[in-house]
Amino acid sequence: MSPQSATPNILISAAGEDADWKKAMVERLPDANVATTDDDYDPATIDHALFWKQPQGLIKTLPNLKAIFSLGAGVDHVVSSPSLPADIPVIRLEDAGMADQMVQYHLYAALHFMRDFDVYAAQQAKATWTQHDVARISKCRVGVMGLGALGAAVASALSNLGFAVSGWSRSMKAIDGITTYAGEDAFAEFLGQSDILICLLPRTPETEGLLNSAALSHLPKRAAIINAARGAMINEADLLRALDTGHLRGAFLDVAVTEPLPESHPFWDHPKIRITPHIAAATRIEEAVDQIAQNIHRMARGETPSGLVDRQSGY
Ligand code: NDP
Ligand code: OXD
Repeated sequence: MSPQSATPNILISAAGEDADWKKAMVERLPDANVATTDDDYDPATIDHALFWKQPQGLIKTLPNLKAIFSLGAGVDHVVSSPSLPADIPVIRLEDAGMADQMVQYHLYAALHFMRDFDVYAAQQAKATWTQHDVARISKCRVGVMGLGALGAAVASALSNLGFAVSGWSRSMKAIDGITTYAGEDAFAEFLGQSDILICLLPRTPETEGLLNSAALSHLPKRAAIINAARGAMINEADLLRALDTGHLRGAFLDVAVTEPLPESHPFWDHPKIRITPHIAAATRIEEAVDQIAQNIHRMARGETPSGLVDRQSGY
């Protein structure tokens, strides 16, 4: 990348948290000019944008943008914008305090199924006191889709706890204690040995609707699904069908196609579904602004930023 001007002019649009991000950014980069969309700023001067679910059309008002930073791990909210020029670098957050939270979320959710807490919740509703054998954790096979900053941390933590863990990604990975698979050709085999399937893929044209009836049919009978990635990766009607026919035992969902999940949505009342409101892992502002500041410095030196999105693959 070619070197950039020394004083960055930064615009923040952070879905209601603009003031917190501005304060943190000003503290971390005191020499930069930092504005939010509520401030009086000249769009022509803005060269760096920090966005989380930015308003539609905002990008095309900024003619001199040199980089867009996502204030989350996902970049689908930026790369899906029709006005995003093809040559502007988009940079995502890498971990930024989210991996620990993802690990906690998935330990809880995986143990929910492994220790039959779903079964005991159903029993409690009927005042039933029946004990079941405790399965050996090493016999419980967990499959993690996506072995990036978050998926790899979750896979390793579950493996360290004793689960038999495999992972699936686009390119082949080597992670201690994890059986790895890569690419479409290995997808069915990977699914076939996932008693608990975890989805930590980015939302891209390739992953949208990936978990449909055909894919779910490859899962072992009474498998469970945990999705804290994006709702669009699961075909919701196909998921409901697989739960209702008994093919799947349950789903633990942090994300949905429409968020907030509409009040009338069938997921809310479904006895086999647990819902959380997109809280699996929140960006930690301090870690995030530090990562962004380091990348702004890297780009100013003409270096490639870390977390640069490959616009071809969309993540
Ligand atoms: P990364 O970009 O670090 O990792 C993505 C992983 O998915 C990589 O291993 C990649 O493979 C793999 N992948 C991408 N496309 C495919 C494909 N078509 N087939 C197989 N594997 C694929 O992402 P993160 O780990 O940082 O984040 C993952 C997602 O988690 C985010 O995109 C976001 O949607 C979600 N998220 C949700 C949060 C919540 O609170 N619910 C919070 C934070 C993130 P390869 O390694 O070969 O490139
Ligand atoms: C993210 C998210 O992508 O919070 O960071 O979903």
